[in-house]
Formats: sequence, C-alpha cells, structure tokens
Amino acid sequence: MNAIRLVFILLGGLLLSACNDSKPSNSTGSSSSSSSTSSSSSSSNSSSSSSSSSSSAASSSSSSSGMAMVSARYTLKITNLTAGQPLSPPAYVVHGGGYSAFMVGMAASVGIEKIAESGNPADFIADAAAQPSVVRADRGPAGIAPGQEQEINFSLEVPANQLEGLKFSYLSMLGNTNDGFAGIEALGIGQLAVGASLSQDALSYDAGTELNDESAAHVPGPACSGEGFNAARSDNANRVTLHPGILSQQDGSAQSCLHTLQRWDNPVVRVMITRLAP
Ligand SMILES: [Ca+2]
Ligand SMILES: [Ca+2]
Repeated sequence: MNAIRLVFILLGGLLLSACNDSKPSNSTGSSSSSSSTSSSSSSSNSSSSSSSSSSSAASSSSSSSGMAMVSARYTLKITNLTAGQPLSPPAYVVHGGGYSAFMVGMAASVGIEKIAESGNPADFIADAAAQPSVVRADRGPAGIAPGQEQEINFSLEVPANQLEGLKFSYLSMLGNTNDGFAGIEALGIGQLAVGASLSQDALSYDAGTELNDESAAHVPGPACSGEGFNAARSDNANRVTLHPGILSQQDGSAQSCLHTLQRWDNPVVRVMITRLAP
C-alpha cells in the first residue's frame, strides 16, 4: 500500500478520525473506549485466569507458574491544546524498560511514519504488541479536535514485580502537517497509587519522513486534504526532531495551504493518567 488517506469528519468542528481498520492488540485487560481483546504474545504479559479478589490496592491472582499477578485500571484524559491541529486517534503503549516508541535523533520506524503522515496507528500498534516488554498497545476510538479531550479507560494485568517499572508512551498525528506528531515517550506510571493522577504535556515532533512543504498535495488534514502516507522519505534528514513549526500563507509561503490558525507552540497535548480502584 503506497498511500493511505485520512478520513476527516466535520463534527461540530474539526474532528479527525482515521482508519478504523486497526484493532487493539496485546491487551491483557479491557478497554471501555474501544473494543478490546486478545491474547498476549509473550510469557511476561500472559494473563492468568482472573479472579477478582480485591483485598488491597490492586486485585491479585497468580499465574499458572505461581508468579503473583497484579491487576491495575487506568483512565487517560487526552486534551488537544492546539487551536488548529486535529489529532489523529491516540496510539498508546504501556511497557517495561525494554521498549522505546521513538527517539529524537533516530530514524522513525515505518509505524511512526504512518502515524505522522496519515494518522493511521495500526502498524505502530502491531509492532509494539510484538515486543516482549509491552503489556498493552492500543488506540483511542477517534481523533480529537482542537480544544477537545478524549477519555480512555483500560486495565491490565502484570506480574507483581513488573508493576512499578511500567511506562507509558503516546502518539497522535498533528493532522494539518506533513509529518508532525505529538508524543510522550516512556513516562513512568508504575508507582501511581490508586486514586492518584499524573499529568504530562506532549511536545510536537517532526518524524523526518516527509519534507515540510505545507502544500495542498501533501498535508492530509482538513485544512488541505492532501496525500497521507507515502513510503518515500523526502525530508531533509531521515530522523525524528523537535518540530520546527509550520509556515502559513500569512507567513508569506505561497505554496502553503495552512493558515495562522494551524500554527502552534509547545506543548500541544496534555495527558492525564489516573489509576483507578481495581
Ligand atoms: Ca518533516
Ligand atoms: Ca514518507
């Protein structure tokens, strides 16, 4: 597949929706915002038969090997802080220390490239789910319009000795860009007490996979309706950087399909993670 186009829906404002062909994966728990499922792919995150005896902060059971398992439930509240950048459906991963979603200065994976250029998180989630240290890889149900927020509830079950080391990573495309995305990488969430919350702002990144021409041909968001994913790597440098921002028509760029409304400054997204009672 050479190109994937976003489906942009006007719903009271700009609401970016994308690619319902993906499915959640590697879930050891359940999600209330998207259909969940599925068996896990490694021994480290295999779920035990779930007995819900909740005598402490987290309900516990034990795996067939005898290792104590701990269940934990979380709510994500993801807020779009921009004025004119619809976010693609959030992709999020809960993982241990052996996984990295992206790294500034390094080339983006194809999964990251697809999110950054088209908003489609399917490959990114599938790649994450295949990693042994990933406990959960999933996506939100829809895009998030500027100024709007989305809540996602999910649960997971991990060996007790892995709970404290859990980390959280997140990505959404900034829809009215060539290859810009909002990202959080490896935020520690394992020490959150039940009822406690953690808030983290996301910066904007350039995937380094498409030249920032801001043209109607190449920006897929509703401001431009151009091409989504293209396998070519046409940027100046094939590596992830902090995003330099966009040039609009009002900035003097004749080829730009963007308006000053689509400009932004960091941060672009706020994510609040709350640990719920089991
Ligand atoms: Ca770029
Ligand atoms: Ca590309």
